Amino acid sequence: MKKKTTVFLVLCLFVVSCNKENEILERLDEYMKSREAKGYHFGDDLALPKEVINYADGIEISFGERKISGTRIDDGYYMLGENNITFHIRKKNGGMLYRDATVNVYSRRIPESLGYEIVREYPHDPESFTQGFQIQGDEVYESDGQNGSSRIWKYKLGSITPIVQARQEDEYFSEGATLVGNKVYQLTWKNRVGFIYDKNSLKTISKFSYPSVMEEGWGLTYDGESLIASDGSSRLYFLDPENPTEVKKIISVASNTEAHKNINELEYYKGAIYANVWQKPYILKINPENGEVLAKIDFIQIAKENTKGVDDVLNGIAFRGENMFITGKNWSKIYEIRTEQK
Ligand SMILES: [Ca+2]
Repeated sequence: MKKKTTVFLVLCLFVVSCNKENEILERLDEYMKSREAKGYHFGDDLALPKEVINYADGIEISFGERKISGTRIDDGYYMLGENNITFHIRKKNGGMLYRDATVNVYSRRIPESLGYEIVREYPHDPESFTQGFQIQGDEVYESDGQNGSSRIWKYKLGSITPIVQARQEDEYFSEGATLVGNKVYQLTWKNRVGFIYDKNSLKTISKFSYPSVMEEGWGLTYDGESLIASDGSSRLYFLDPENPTEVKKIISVASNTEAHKNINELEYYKGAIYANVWQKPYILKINPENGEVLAKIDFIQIAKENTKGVDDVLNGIAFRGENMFITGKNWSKIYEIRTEQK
């Protein structure tokens, strides 16, 4: 009888303890969710709920392999934008609790709003599902997506007749592309394979696989040293063109009010990264050092004239001289734009 009572009491204590653990973890989840949109700034404290602090004997936070104690948003560990972290909560009676959470860190800078004027319009192949777009001299290098009709092609600005083109096999869905010397690098969406072509013939030279941290292939540009790729998240990956499977640096794109997800087609120009955001009618100008949004150019009027559905969205940024060139998926026009410089 005595033994049964003891077992019963231990069981009760176990159930009470489990309930308390669940309560603490739910409180933590609820709090962290409530803070996701509001975000934090560097130097802030996570300001976790009292119940969680009082319950714990100590709290550590891990970022993959790295771990810190304390709840201050330290810029040595957190990056601007979206941070995926894990709480390690030490229980007072021994043992640990673990919980994943997202911490959004926002910039203190309010992005400038840049105006623009249209300098000239050129034709664009409405059959081309633009995923990569770059201009060199009079020639446009374009990556055209969709399974079954993907290609990389080159044409003269002002024409839509290919000078040369290379069709992809049906399994590949072409994504971002960029010029590096005499080569064109091109991503694919979910195949996790990139292609390297000869710039003149567009013949495949080699293929490469993505770094494991990249979820998919979206946009691609080159800053003179590194390839810069987007994967549909808010992150930008700096890759070595000699070994694109290796990540040199990761930044995450954030303004003063949001972490910008779905970063799509890219163009590096004069010390900044310009980026489309999937299904948004604007282009962001981003600081390549830390992902901070410096400025925003709103193309709502042009997008309205060219976007009829959900797929034919603004996607394509190139520069030639001082001017920006923009187009979209299945658009019939390329616009040469002069942006306001503040
Ligand atoms: Ca581009």
